Amino acid sequence: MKRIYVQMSSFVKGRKAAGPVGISIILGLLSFMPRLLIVTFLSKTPEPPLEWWQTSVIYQVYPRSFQDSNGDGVGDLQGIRSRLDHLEYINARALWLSPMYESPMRDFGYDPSNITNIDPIFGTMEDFDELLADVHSRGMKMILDFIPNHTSDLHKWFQASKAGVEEYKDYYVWTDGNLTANGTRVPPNNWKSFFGDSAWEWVEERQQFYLHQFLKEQPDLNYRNPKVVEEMTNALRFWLERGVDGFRIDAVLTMFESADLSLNEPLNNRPGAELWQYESLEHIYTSHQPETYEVIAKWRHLADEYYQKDGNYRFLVTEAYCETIQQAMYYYHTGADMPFNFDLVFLNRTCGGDCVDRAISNWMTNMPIGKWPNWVIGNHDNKRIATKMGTEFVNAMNTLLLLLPGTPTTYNGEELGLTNIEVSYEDTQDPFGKRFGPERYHEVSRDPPRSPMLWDSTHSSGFSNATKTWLPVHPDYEIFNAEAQKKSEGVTPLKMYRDLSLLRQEATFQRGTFRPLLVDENIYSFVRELEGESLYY
Ligand SMILES: *[C@@H]1O[C@H](CO)[C@@H](O)[C@H](O)[C@H]1NC(C)=O
Ligand SMILES: *[C@@H]1O[C@H](CO)[C@@H](O)[C@H](O)[C@H]1NC(C)=O
Ligand SMILES: *[C@@H]1O[C@H](CO)[C@@H](O)[C@H](O)[C@H]1NC(C)=O
Ligand SMILES: *[C@@H]1O[C@H](CO)[C@@H](O)[C@H](O)[C@H]1NC(C)=O
Ligand SMILES: *[C@@H]1O[C@H](CO)[C@@H](O)[C@H](O)[C@H]1NC(C)=O
Ligand SMILES: CC(=O)N[C@H]1CO[C@H](CO)[C@@H](O)[C@@H]1O
Repeated sequence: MKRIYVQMSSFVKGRKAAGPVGISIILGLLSFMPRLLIVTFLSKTPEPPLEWWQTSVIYQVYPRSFQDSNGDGVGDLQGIRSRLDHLEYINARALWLSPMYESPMRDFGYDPSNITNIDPIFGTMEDFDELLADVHSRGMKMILDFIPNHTSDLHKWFQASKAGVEEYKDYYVWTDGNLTANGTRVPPNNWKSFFGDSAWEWVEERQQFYLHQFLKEQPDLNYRNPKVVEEMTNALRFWLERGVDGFRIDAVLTMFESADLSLNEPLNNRPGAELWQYESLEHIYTSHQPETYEVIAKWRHLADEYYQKDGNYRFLVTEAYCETIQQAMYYYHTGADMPFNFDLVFLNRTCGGDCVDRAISNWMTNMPIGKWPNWVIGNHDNKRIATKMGTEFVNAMNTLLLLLPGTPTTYNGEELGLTNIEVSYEDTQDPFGKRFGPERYHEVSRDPPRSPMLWDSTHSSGFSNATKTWLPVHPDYEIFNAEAQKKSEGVTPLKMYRDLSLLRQEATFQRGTFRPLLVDENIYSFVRELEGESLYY
């Protein structure tokens, strides 16, 4: 295992002295065997104000696992409302709420059946309004997960489409498929779903196949139908009217497919990818199609309409796990304020200073001029940092996240340095994990990073009063939890995170230029610099 050694030199000079925050950061790093060298030049130069989404940490709350208020073992909106102090404590001014829409929960809300309604498991529309009002009364912002890639098969549009109701007939992607010599029908092409096997599902009732890039219970919407675009735009308007401050647009890569359904995707001969798996194909016809641009541009237009009305900027961020950096950068031009940058998500234990540098430079050098960078180190689809990198790297990774230029996004629990939990096959909830069976589920299941938040040392770590929670609570919760980390005399990931998050309010960290400094196999260091009289460490 390579190490990113932290080397820390400190120096305070110039007009502005480092406050207590700066000092506690230094101590924090030293006591953890510093692995990052941070050199800052602070200054007082006034600059035009940045927008809220540029100055705030975006904090992702996975509603099922944040806080349960009604004792059913699943988190809910009133639960989140009761925990807003935590967001204030870590100075996260923007809450990104993962799906709370009505859903049969086959993919835990990423399979909405009605995106303008709240699922009863999370509460009611009143609960939502109360949560939003509380968020706003604290001067914080709230953004919603928006899921354009598909709906649930129980959605009334799909039900109507399946039944051939004229108005809804083309809301989804339907085809007759190919006729074989013996008179049966087969899918028109070799496209695969993310979960493996054909992306086409036969429906007796309509005598046609429909496309599903995810589960068969998640039929893909047909964005070539202007009515669909209008419906989705109206759904965004519905939430904007309720007062939300922006959206994280899920899975934009798969919004469109080639209009020509006879095109087979080429094999990519990836080692280890079996033919039934999504990974075995080069997704040139089902991913990253140019038409996506127009739809996102339309949503930008809508967001700006609200911005002009009340002066409150409406933020759009897209989610796309791109094959190439050029693809990723494309989404900066679609009207989104930024596409999520997953380069740091894919770092692992073998990654030393050079490798960290490559990941960071990849974004910084390819980003279009005038655009705003951003960093993500974890989310509900990926392993926890502490599991991926080792617990000793939690502070270093959070330091990168919070002090690099641009907007940081933190998935709930990463501020505590939480590790993945072990989930048995019997307890496995994630459909992706189940799909792989008892032998291989652990390779892909997304349950381990989705376990409940650890608040304190009481029953279920204060998450729920239920005897059984939807996923197991981390076994170490009695000693490892937010309250304990807050009260500890020493440096804890949570206190460190808070200090960094406050330090990030310095103009230098918000607006300063960035350049890597000493970089080798063992060290990654960088400079943030702002014009003016400087002080440096
Ligand atoms: C979604 O739910 C709302 C509130 O129950 C209802 O008015 C609306 O018709 C539903 N929309 C769809 C598409 O089912
Ligand atoms: C018809 O042909 C297809 C392939 O051409 C084959 O997969 C299928 O099993 C055949 N069905 C019958 C009933 O023979
Ligand atoms: C279906 O037919 C089209 C043209 O008729 C062909 O290009 C395509 O490869 C066929 N698909 C499959 C899966 O055989
Ligand atoms: C770790 O990261 C390196 C460099 O990006 C990559 O080549 C390697 O496949 C990764 N290893 C694992 C186990 O993910
Ligand atoms: C659990 O029950 C106790 C006692 O009734 C109550 O004070 C507490 O708020 C409940 N906590 C949750 C998370 O429901
Ligand atoms: C990129 C991606 O996978 N996006 C989402 C699309 O929908 C699926 C299935 O609901 C989600 O799991 C993904 O996060």
